[in-house]
Amino acid sequence: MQKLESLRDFLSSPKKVVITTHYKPDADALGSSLGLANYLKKKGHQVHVISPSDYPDFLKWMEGESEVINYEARKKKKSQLLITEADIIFCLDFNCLKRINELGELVRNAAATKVLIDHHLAPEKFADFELWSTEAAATAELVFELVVNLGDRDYIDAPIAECLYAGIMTDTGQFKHPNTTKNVHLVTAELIELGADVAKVGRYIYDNNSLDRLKFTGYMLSTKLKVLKNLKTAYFWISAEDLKQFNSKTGDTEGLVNYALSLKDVVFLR
Ligand SMILES: [Mn+2]
Repeated sequence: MQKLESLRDFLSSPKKVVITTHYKPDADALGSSLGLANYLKKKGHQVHVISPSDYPDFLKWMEGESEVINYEARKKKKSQLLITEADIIFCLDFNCLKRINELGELVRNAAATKVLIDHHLAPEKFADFELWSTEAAATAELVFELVVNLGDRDYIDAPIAECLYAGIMTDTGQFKHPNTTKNVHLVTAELIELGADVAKVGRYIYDNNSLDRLKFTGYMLSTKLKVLKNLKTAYFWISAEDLKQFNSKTGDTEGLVNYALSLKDVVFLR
């Protein structure tokens, strides 16, 4: 299955759908997965999103998030069953099956049709249908284009638009990274037209610190940030003890790298 038309035909009757994404999903991984899930549910499919692990609290506002299955959290049997019985499995925002750990082999061995939607370099060849572009800033951008190309732009409501917007906003570093193309802005404009409340999404993701997380950030900046000036490099070294001291949760370290990158003369490598 390589053509969009075949995918459209395949999805023209109700299917059992599994959507999965990379370990420790970020806003693009979870946002693109839930954006796609909510759209496919509206189309009448039975949809389950399986995450290989937990994810940050600041993503827990997304529509459908409460139904996401965390594979690590005692949901292995259920996930195995869903993957074995699925008609189609969407793999979002990762380029090789190793990135989803144990789930990778389950997906590889599943009888389902597999669809890869991703923007990372050099994807592994395991999918029947690939929607892959390194020019896309975010997987959410590709999901938006997929839905539009399937002729279903009207299915994108405000909650779906907000899931997708979250992925684009974060994967472009709030529209600052060099991957912020004209297309990114065009897609974003469409998402706003479709109802995305950008101020709300920005607040949920960036203005959502726990006091522990703020203190942890302050501690890291004041005592753990190291700068190697002549190498134009900065780094943090975080110990398990640091994490424990500040009750760190998944996602608490995520913004740290931006502080290092904001240093004059530090080079952005990705
Ligand atoms: Mn991404």
